Amino acid sequence: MKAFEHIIVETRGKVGVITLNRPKMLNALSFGVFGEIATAVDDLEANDSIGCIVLTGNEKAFAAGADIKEMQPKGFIEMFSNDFIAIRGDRVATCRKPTVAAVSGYALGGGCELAMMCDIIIASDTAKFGQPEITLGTIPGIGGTQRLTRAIGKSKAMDLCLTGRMMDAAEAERSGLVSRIVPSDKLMSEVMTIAEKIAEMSLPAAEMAKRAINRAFETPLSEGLQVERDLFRSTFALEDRLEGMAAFIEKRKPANKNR
Ligand code: CO8
Repeated sequence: MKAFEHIIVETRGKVGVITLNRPKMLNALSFGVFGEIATAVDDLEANDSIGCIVLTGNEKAFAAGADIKEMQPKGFIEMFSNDFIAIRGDRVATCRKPTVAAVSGYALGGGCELAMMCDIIIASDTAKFGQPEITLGTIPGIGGTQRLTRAIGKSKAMDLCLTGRMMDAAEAERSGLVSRIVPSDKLMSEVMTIAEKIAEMSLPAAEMAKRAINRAFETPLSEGLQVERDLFRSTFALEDRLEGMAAFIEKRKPANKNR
């Protein structure tokens, strides 16, 4: 396992866990942090024994946004000519394997955007989400205006992005941003249970399900349904599909081979 400066990467059975580790700065996301997360995703995606990736922070903060101290002196040309955000900043969203964000405390700005790159967001009851960039004279730059709007609709996305206010876990769940809220002290155990369950599934089937759902955000319904049908039919080439159905009929657990 590589040594990282700002994150901790572990494998726990079939689950890869990336923990943001800049506690004094509430896990502010510098370019270096984004780069390390991208490298960790590269590694965990290439690791055949990993079936699900969890991204988390600490109790006080998932991440309080991009690193404002690093960004403050930068100018337009430096930000424009460097396409880091598109190439490495979005790496969590392009991961083929299922990803789960375990969010406790602040998930603001780039932190909220990073959580939204994951497939599932599980929030502790202390979680606070927001896009406060407007209060800094800027706007979300790594998915906040797009993924948030798709997740919670125009009015609430406008409300958050234009006022910069935070929403608590209950509002985030009500709005569809997070899938479940769990007590703060149980966040990681609950998330690991979910991630382990996903990692037990056939990985190619999980990747196909993920791909099909993500197409819903990119295509008209008829195209999305076609993609789904094609991927569904593709599962009939999987040994895991044959085994999964046989196991059901024989009333036993399937032994997935990820093939
Ligand atoms: N960047 C840099 N440092 C930060 C950040 C941040 N985003 N957030 C907190 N810190 C630092 C503070 O400066 C402070 O450091 P120090 O002790 O040296 O003064 C330390 O973390 C603790 O923070 P606070 O004392 O402020 O803690 P509080 O509990 O009083 O407040 C808050 C917590 C409310 C979360 C507060 O820290 C805050 O408002 N933080 C900034 C939130 C914010 O505006 N986030 C959006 C940033 S912009 C963005 O994310 C754009 C993304 C676009 C993509 C970029 C790609 C690279």
